[in-house]
Amino acid sequence: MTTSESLLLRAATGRPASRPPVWFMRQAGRSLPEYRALRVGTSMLAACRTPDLITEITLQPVRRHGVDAAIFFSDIVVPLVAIGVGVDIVAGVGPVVDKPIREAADLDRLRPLDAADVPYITEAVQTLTRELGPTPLIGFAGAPFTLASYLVEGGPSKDHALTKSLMHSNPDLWHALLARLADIARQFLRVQIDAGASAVQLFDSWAGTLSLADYEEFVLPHSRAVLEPLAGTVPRIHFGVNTGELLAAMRSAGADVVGVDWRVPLDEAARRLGPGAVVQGNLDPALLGAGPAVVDAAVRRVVEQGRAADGHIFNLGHGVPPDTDPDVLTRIVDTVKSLK
Ligand code: 1CP
Repeated sequence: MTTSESLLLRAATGRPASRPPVWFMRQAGRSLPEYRALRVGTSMLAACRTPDLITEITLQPVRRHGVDAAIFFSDIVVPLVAIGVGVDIVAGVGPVVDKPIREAADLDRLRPLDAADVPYITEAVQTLTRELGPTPLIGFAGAPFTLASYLVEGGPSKDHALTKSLMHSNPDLWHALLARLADIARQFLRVQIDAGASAVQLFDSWAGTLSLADYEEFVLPHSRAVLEPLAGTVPRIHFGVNTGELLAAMRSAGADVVGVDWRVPLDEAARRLGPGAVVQGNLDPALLGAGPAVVDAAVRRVVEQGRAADGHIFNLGHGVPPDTDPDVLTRIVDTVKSLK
């Protein structure tokens, strides 16, 4: 089998597949004891700059669970760090920014990203595509809005109030900021595609905090500037949490596959997306601890509802929680593989 004939690429391009391919957002990471062992004594950002570690951590869930795709081990802030933005990943918190972006002069810190800024990404993607054989490697980037939310707030936020207030009080600065971030995100995806990634996912994790009107005015043009120029390269997956009202708009940014969280059933998501839609999702990660009977029934329901779309990639509705028993994930993979 070749990568282009893999279940992931067949489903992503709307071709018939014998069953939905399955992988998990955040499959590489803290739920795996072998990951925690490898990370001892190495900071998250240092790990993201070390090709041998990136390669090994990316492969761990493929070996353990037999998932149908690998997701490149990195973080959405890696390209920002690579161009010199002061941001650290603090354990138990997430990305924390030294000097948040609040005025026009701050934009000078966001210069364009060049492949030469991230040689470890190119090297790790090249090694991985060799090691993975026909199993596709999914590259990824943070979408302009989600990146901006960290840069403006200074770290993780529940209500994104500073971000929304900048967007509305200084739209010129907002659009200039998102244009720069779109450029960086597109370049980061290009580096991964050029090195051999088979698909890419643009994470707009926090876009669901916005109304559709705000999304269309302040975010969509910039996400489109990331995805549209990549048309014809590899399939583009676009995902966010709580985006039930935004699904069709997110597709129109140039997505071949739309990620759906657990709030909207996949048959309803397919209806909202319209003809030709390919969906990814959407098992509620909170169910992973509810026991095998609950999980099995939920997996079957998701697969059944996914049949309403032209293609379905099985996933969770968001990332694997850190306290997940990895055997539950392996069992889900086995269940999906048993469903023809
Ligand atoms: O298997 C994989 O998916 C691992 C690769 C990966 C990806 C795709 C990591 C490793 N991060 C991401 C993307 C990412 N990073 C997103 C989008 C996906 C999502 O919504 O889950 C976001 C929002 C971030 C930002 C981030 N980085 C957070 C969230 C903070 C918040 O606002 O709530 C956190 C906790 C991090 C750190 C991080 N990234 C990745 C790992 C394994 C970790 C934990 C670091 C550690 O081990 O200390």
